[in-house]
Amino acid sequence: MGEKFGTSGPRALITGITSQDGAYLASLLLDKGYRVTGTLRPGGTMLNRAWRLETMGLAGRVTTVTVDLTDARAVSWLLDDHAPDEVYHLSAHSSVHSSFHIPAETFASNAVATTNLLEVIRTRHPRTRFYHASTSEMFGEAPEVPQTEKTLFRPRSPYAVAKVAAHQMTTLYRIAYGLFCVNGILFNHESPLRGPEFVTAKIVRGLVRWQAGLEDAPMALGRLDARRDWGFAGDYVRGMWSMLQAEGPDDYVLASGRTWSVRDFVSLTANALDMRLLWQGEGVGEVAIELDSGRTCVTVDPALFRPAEVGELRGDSSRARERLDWTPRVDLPELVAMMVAAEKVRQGLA
Ligand code: G4F
Repeated sequence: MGEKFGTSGPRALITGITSQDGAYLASLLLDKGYRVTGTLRPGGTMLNRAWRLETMGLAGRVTTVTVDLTDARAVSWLLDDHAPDEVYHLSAHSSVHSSFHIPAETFASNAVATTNLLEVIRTRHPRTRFYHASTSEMFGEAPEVPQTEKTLFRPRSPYAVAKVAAHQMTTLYRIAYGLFCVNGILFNHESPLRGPEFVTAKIVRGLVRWQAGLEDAPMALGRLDARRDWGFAGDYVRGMWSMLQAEGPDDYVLASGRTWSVRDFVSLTANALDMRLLWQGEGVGEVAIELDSGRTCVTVDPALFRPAEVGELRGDSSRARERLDWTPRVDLPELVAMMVAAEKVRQGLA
């Protein structure tokens, strides 16, 4: 990587290209004839960063640049060098849980980096269209269910506070300077490329390994009652692209409109594996027992609870459905089956 590919077609810059969404979006844009450049943050090894691009067959088809987006001058050079028609700003500190441990770093990654990009677009590249990866997590302890583009934000984590700042900044640049800046308020979206720090990938990996006899200890989880609106990342990146092709800029919720609890996600994964589970007990004493072996395979560990939890998130994506003709194609049971199949391959079991 490091060289530019293709000499025609629109130019897209994806910050955070090695993330789950970065890899799916790069694939979509390449299929549409874009020339794609992606940023990587400094530090880390290529081995643990490039695996998603490799899994998607994209290594060598995109240009990558290492850049610290919290450095305003570096951001200016980046946009001058690559002159993108469209910027998809996906790079962020994305783990809600760990944002409680590194709040200042989270704020810099999520809010300051976004402001740097907007400011360079305003001063030097005002025709560039800008997508900001906002999130349902901003709703926090939401005053209404389902949540829309008009629902008030009550953030409940340093991650969400930083995302609210970046979201509002993006809106401000649209209003104050007339720039084409949009916020995609995406509800949880998963895939076989999801990292194991998130609950869906952790559950799938844990139960696949458990069934194969690769784990002795039960899997410990945090809040089993938390409810999320889970969709497939491949569907959600289509929505990102559509937002930048619209006639005018606006903010859009992308969501399935249905919620499931973390406990439900465990049960769906067990179903996909033909494992029969029995839930027993309550609160921190709740467990899931594998009926065939009689062994406990899931427990609750309060150390995994967050200082402030978001109970239920459910999105209403009517605006995106009506104006962008966006609909999710993959439902949660299908997504779980996809994640289980990929995990079996990863574990050398299929
Ligand atoms: O998978 P999670 O860590 O995702 P979370 O916090 O909802 O955030 C994800 O989705 C957001 C919305 O799109 C993004 F903005 C964000 O960047 C990220 O992609 O946790 C989901 C739920 C939480 O309620 C959590 O408390 O699962 C609960 N949970 C229960 N046990 C757990 C665990 N979460 C994790 N990560 N690990 C557990 O063991």
